[in-house]
Amino acid sequence: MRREASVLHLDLDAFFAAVEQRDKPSLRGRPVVVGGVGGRGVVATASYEARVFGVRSAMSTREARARCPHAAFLSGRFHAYRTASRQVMAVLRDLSPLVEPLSLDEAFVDLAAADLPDLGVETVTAVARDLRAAVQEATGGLTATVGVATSKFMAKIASDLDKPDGLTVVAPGTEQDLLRPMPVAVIPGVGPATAERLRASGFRTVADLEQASEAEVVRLLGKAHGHGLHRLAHGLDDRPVVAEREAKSISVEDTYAEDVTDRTTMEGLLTRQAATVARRLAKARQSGRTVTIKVRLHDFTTSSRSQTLDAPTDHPQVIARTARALLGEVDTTGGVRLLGVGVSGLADWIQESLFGDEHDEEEPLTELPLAETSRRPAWAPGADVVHSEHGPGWVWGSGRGVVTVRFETAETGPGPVRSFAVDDPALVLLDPGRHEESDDSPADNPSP
Ligand code: DCP
Ligand code: MG
Repeated sequence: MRREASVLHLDLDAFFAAVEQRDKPSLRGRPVVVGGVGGRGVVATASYEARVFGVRSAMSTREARARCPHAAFLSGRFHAYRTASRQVMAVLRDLSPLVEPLSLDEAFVDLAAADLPDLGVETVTAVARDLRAAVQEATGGLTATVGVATSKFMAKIASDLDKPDGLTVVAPGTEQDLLRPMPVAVIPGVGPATAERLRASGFRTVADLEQASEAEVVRLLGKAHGHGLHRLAHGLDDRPVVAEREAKSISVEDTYAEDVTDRTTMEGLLTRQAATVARRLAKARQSGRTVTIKVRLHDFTTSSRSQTLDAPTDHPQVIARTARALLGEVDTTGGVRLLGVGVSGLADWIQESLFGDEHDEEEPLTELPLAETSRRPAWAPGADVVHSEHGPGWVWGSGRGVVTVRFETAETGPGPVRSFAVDDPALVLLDPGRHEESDDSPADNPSP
């Protein structure tokens, strides 16, 4: 815990939905739900207008439709979210060199490393206000909520207090007043199971925990967990803001036009991605020890699996084999909409032993039934299109051989709606997110 409120936490408001409203003027001020739009889809996020009806992240889309039938249900445009995220992180890095992104829409900023005259409450409040304006400016109108406090823990709690479009600065010395009445679940690491166990022992609020002895909490939750929790209940948190080092990993991911359901095809796709990653590792003269795969299921849930090897590698077959084995740990029944392969734990050197004869006896890369996976994508609701005559717009809906498009962009006012035959050659689906390469590989789905 610092003497001054110099840890800032920023979190964009209704991030995916806000990007959609920015780019689709007719949806501004209206309920918007982004997520899996299919039968078994899950809500990734909802605009605040939709939250009024009780729509929440991780709720089934079916339930969301029941609660808010008049909302726009969109399937998501990750390339747009990623671009907005980069713009935000750039603004934060302009303020301080010490920026720690936690997910696409969330980061800590160390104001002590910024060039500020002082770190008094008045100064940091003004800085945070300007920062929020700068984020809005850089992103074309996205709003963020900001918390500033003496620790990461408090800053994160503070950034949740005045959502959306708000700012809370916790003056040094007032942390416990704020924390005490809050439920134990505000403490990081207290998930539903731990909260339930604590509740069963009579700990409901942070104040309850604060009054317990450390021994008591440790007895209840085990040493590692209990100790950390007890400290946090007293507002004690010395975790530093750690700037993201460049190129922690090299990864590739692809979103597929249609869910891939065939296991062999999935393995083939991973193998091809592994080859791309290996090529990029070699080009950067790097190798890495940890192979990670990312899988987004048909219903939008995303998971990753990793394996750390004995030695760093940049070998396509080693990466591919590991990736395919990792896929075995994921239940892909129902199909996947995104696959990714990454290598992290990068080292600037390549182990000599990896250049043995092994290289000469590579199995040929699996030939893929490409037609299967790169077929013209379905007209996902919300997807960007361009019509040779009417210009840019987005897919409003489709079915029975007809696709309906609303012609508007962030720069226009609400635009008109027109329908076309799905095979109308004048209408082209844009999907710049189909093949993403990234060096920093921020997670699409932030861990809670
Ligand atoms: N997200 C997701 N699946 C989840 C939770 C979130 O795909 N279960 C995505 C969609 C969100 C983005 O991550 O827009 C950021 O997550 P947040 O928890 O910050 O939620 P929002 O930014 O949408 O809303 P808030 O205003 O509450 O921050
Ligand atoms: Mg957010």
